[in-house]
Amino acid sequence: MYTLYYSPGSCSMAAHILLEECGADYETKLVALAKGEQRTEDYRKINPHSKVPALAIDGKVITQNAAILPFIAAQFPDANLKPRDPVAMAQCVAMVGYLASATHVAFGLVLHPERPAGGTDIGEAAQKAIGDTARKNYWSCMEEIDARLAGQQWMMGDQYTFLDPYALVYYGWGNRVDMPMTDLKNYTAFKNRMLERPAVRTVLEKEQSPLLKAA
Ligand SMILES: N[C@@H](CCC(=O)N[C@@H](CS)C(=O)NCC(=O)O)C(=O)O
Repeated sequence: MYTLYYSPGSCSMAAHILLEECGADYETKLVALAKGEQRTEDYRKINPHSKVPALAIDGKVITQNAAILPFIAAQFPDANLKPRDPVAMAQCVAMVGYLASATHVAFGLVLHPERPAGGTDIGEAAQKAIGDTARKNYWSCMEEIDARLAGQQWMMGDQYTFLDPYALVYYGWGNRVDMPMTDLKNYTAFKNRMLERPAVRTVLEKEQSPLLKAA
């Protein structure tokens, strides 16, 4: 039995979708980020980084999407969610790493341009400059994904992989900060294909995702 520590609509949604896609025997445990539950002593024993997702299996815990997503895919070979070719596999992991390190960080700064100052008042102009740059960086990654999806169904081409649910998370976040996501035709078509997958719908319904209502 897998236990996924998650928060609705956060980046843990990718692992949630993947567990559902694989037909895994799993349970979810809500970590209410808005209430600061990720910083409680109990949760820090599970994930000392105070973040979701965390995946527990046999008394051991895995953190970081870059580790969790390929791990789940490897546990369920019959689901065929990881590239067989070693180079494609490395490229798939690389894209998860890029999204986790660059895109996720940019999104954090769009939401909280004051955070890098660590409580020091840097003034409105500096905050605006940080927020605007982060928005530009986030959007350029959205455009990169859109270009990558031209003429292909999934992020890795014909094969649906562990990267796809993770790419969906970022589409949803673009909507969340009012970016013109529907201008990105390939990415939007991908989002719509994702929504046709029963496992994706199940998780989006459980997490009450606004993506279910998005155009
Ligand atoms: N690099 C980590 C990032 C995890 C992360 O930042 N998770 C966010 C939710 S999307 C979180 O738990 N935030 C809570 C906080 O920062 O207090 C991963 O990919 O797993």
